[in-house]
Amino acid sequence: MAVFSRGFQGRRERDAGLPPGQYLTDDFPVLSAGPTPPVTTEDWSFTVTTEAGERTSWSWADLMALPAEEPTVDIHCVTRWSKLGTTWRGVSLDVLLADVETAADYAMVHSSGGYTTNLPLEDLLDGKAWIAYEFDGEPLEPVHGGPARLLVPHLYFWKSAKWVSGLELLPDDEPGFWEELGYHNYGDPWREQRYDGD
Ligand SMILES: Nc1nc2c(c(=O)[nH]1)N[C@H]1C(S)=C(S)[C@@H](COP(=O)(O)O)O[C@H]1N2
Ligand SMILES: [Mo]
Repeated sequence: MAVFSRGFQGRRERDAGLPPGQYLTDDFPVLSAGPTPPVTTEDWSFTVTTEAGERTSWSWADLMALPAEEPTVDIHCVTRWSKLGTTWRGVSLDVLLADVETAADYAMVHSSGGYTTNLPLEDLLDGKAWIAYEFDGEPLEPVHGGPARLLVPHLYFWKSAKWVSGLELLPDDEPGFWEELGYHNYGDPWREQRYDGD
């Protein structure tokens, strides 16, 4: 019998390339704190607001006109499932934020329906995050955040806001929806930062 305790990574997890305490799934579970908001590509928009109140918005057509990438990444949910080698298509946040002038260190991500999640701005840059609109070669399904969601695979999946609608750039950190309810502020799966205090 294998005994897994905190701080020790089980051999099966390590062999599978999984962060501690995670198991592999081939399904794609749906985790939403509320109903799926009825967002269409016609009414989709994404707005970045800087700490100075400057706003930049992209329509769906604007998003489609930007260079896309096809990242293949592992995703890790705090409820312990992980999926390896998931394939997406989307626009890098580096592209969207290239011309945005800011000195802010933090970002609050906003979604249609009211969900929020916070993270350091640097975790959205340097090829680490995308606005994703295809999964596995198909348009992103509404339950998984379609038409478009944030994808930040190096953090627990609650940071990957579905139905993403905007980014607020902030000089000071503020907790988002789950962070306010006791989830870890940062959420690194490799350091098993599930809950406040981990
Ligand atoms: N807008 C929004 N984004 C969200 C959530 C949510 O409830 N609302 N749940 C988060 C959580 S806790 C997880 S694990 C993932 C789940 O994404 P999935 O349903 O595509 O698996 O979305 C994250 N993004
Ligand atoms: Mo989650």
